[in-house]
Amino acid sequence: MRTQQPGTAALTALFALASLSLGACAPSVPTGDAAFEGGSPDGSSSDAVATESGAAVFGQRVVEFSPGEGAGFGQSRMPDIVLGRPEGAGDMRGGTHVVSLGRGGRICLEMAAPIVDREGADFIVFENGFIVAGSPEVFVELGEVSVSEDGARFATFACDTRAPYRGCAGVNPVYASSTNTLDPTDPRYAGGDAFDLATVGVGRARIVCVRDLSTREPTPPSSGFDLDAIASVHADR
Ligand SMILES: [Ca+2]
Ligand SMILES: [Ca+2]
Repeated sequence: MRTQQPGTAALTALFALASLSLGACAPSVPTGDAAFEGGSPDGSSSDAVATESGAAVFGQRVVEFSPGEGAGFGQSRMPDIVLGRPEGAGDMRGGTHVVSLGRGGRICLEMAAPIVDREGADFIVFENGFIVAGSPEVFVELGEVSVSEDGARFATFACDTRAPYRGCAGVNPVYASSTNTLDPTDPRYAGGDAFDLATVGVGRARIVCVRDLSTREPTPPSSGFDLDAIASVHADR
């Protein structure tokens, strides 16, 4: 929750500044039709992104944060850093709009509206994996994902820690950000790792948790899985 409440005049000034800076910056998007088909035509901001039903689609509250060894990065910007939309940095570098979980750390977000199981993937977890220069490999920091409707009973997606890391978060680079028009709720364009509630036999989930599964020696303060954001593909009111 934000603690500062700027007055109307200040908000107007801020909005004007934001509009100016947006107008002055060339959007950085991958080339090709795919980059635009899924985008929001008006380039709307994070808080405006919603499903057809009007439901908000991002995390709205951190309900648990248990950092592990070597955490620290991003903690001064908690909880806002993991709420709202992803700020992906693309294939070649890891985004810094993240909080590091540290080795064995865990975080749970309450979504703004329940995720519901419909056809295909239902939500996306965004980390900050990137392609290692000079190699086809992505620098992965794996996370195990679990979901719950009531915060008491959880269903966990089985994460295979061997490539290609099926069922894990922290595998794919993130493309959607506020600097482009890629739809952060469309798994075809957003990047990140998409999950289908049907995989774990769940019809509806309000809470999504990620637990770090990294095995490297800690590299403080950015050890382990780095959470950027979580977005619903299918959200209910
Ligand atoms: Ca589904
Ligand atoms: Ca990472």
